[in-house]
This record gives sequence, structure tokens and C-alpha cells, in this order.
Amino acid sequence: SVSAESIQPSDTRLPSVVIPKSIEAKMRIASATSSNLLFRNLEAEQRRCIVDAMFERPVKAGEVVIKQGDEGDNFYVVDQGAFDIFIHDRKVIEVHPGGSFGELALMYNTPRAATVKAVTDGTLWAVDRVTFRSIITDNTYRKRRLYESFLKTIPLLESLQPSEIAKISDALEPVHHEPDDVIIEQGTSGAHFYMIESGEVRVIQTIQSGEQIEHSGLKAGDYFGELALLNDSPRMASIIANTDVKLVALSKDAFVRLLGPVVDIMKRNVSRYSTAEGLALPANSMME
Ligand code: 1OR
Repeated sequence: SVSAESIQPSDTRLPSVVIPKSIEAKMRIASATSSNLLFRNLEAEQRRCIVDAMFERPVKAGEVVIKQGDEGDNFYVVDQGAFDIFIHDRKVIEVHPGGSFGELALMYNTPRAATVKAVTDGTLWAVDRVTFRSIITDNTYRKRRLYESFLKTIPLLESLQPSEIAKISDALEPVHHEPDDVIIEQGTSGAHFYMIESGEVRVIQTIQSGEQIEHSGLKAGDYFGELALLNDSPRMASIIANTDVKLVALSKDAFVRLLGPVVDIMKRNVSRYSTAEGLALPANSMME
């Protein structure tokens, strides 16, 4: 079994593994990690330590980089090439430059959750387990812990795997609103999906006659903002804070990428919007 290194969250010393590399290599690492969620919240000093510790690993097409069930050694960022991820021989996802894999076993001291195989020749940037745990685990682990318990209370997400919940936690952005703030304005275009951590909001829809309909309000554990993203249509209603409201937002990109498995549930739930008057859904609505 995998033994836990004694890295306390309070241990602020940064590790000092330095693998010498050229400016060109450092630039390639910067571009490979620029869009990676695991790196987004790092401070400059932490980022520098990770970059210092990275070593290049060339791979050949067909090579197995990680085998499901093994102990975790390194975390990898894709510089070049494409990588398939398999769970019990079933392909679940493909990873491209800027993507990464191998963090789960290191963060949670668990066996590798999936097999990763190179589709093409390529290059990876690898970070050893100790460096990874001392830097990334600290930040990301805190964020995941913060949000995972909340995400588990959201009925919509009940069917997701822990690894899927972890990815959603990484992508969440906290948002605060005060009473009467307009969080979403009907008719505008939508860029975010929201889940309510605490507080209450009202849902107001202006229909063609100009009349305003108030739908049932939403509270902690509820979500909103999915319709515009699912249908690529303008916001169908305004969402206004009744109280102080703590939300977590997912960008449209992350919504599409991470909530795919629950799209059907969201579609089914659209019926909750209907009132005696009905909700005027757009022509290209998913209700059809
Ligand atoms: P690891 O250290 O367990 C295998 O080594 C890696 O594959 C794992 O970390 C992740 O970085 C990566 N489930 C489990 N592992 C995944 C998944 C995944 N996707 C990528 N990895 N999925 C769950 C499918 C039910 C896919 C989620 C989108």
C-alpha cells in the first residue's frame, strides 16, 4: 500500500528539487500549464517550485504511462501528444496539451484510478510525488475539501463519481451577492451556471404581455442558469437575491465539460419551472 508522507498543511517550507532546464523549456511549461486548473490558484513562488522540479518525459505511441491499480509516483502535464484514459479498459476521456493527469493517487494516497496510454508520440512534464503533494495538494486539497462536502448535498450531482466531483470543485468560482442584487438579467446572454451555497433568490420572468411572473424561489442546494447554457439562448428569467447569497459559479466551458453526465437530469428538471401560466421556453428548447 502507499504510505502517506508527513506533509502537514501548516508546513510552509517549499521543497527544493531543481532539475536544470533551458529558458525554452520553462516557456513550454508555462504555456502547457497556463490553462490548467490545478495551477490556476498557485502563488508565483509555488509555481516556480513546481516548474523547477519538473522533468521531461518523452513517450512513444502506445506506451502505458499509468496503470490502473498501481501506486502513484508522478503527476504529469501534457506538453505534446494525445493521451487516452481508460477505466477497466473502457475509454473515458482523452487528454491533450495543457491537460494533466495522475493527481488523484498522489492527493488521496489511493491506487491509480485509471490507465493512461499515449495515443501518439509525445512529451510530458513530470512532477515527483513529494513535490506535488507539498505544493498542489495543499491548495487544491483545501479547495476540494471546501466544496466537496457542499457538492455532495446537491441532489443534481448525486450520480457523479468522486473524481468527477473533484474536478467540479477545482473549477468552481465563489460569488457573493447582497439582497436585491440582480444576479441574472432576463434577455442577456449567459456565461455561467450557478449553485446556491447559502441564501435565497427569487425567479422573475417578464412575459410577452409585459406581465411579471414570480416562479418558486431557490435556496441552498438549488441551481440555476443552466437553460441559457444548454439551449444557447438568452436568459429566460431574472434571478434576484432575497438575502445575502453565497454562490459557486461554473463557466460555460467547465459546465459543458464537467456536467455532461447530468444534462439529462437537468432536462427532466425543467418541468419544475412550469407554473399555472407555463414558462415561455424558447423555440429551440430542449423540452421539444
Ligand atoms: P490517478 O493518479 O488516479 C490516473 O491516475 C489518472 O487518470 C487520474 O489520477 C486522473 O488524473 C485521470 N476517473 C478517474 N481518473 C481520471 C478520470 C476519471 N479522468 C481522468 N483521470 N473519470 C471518471 C469516469 C467515471 C473521468 C472524469 C471526466
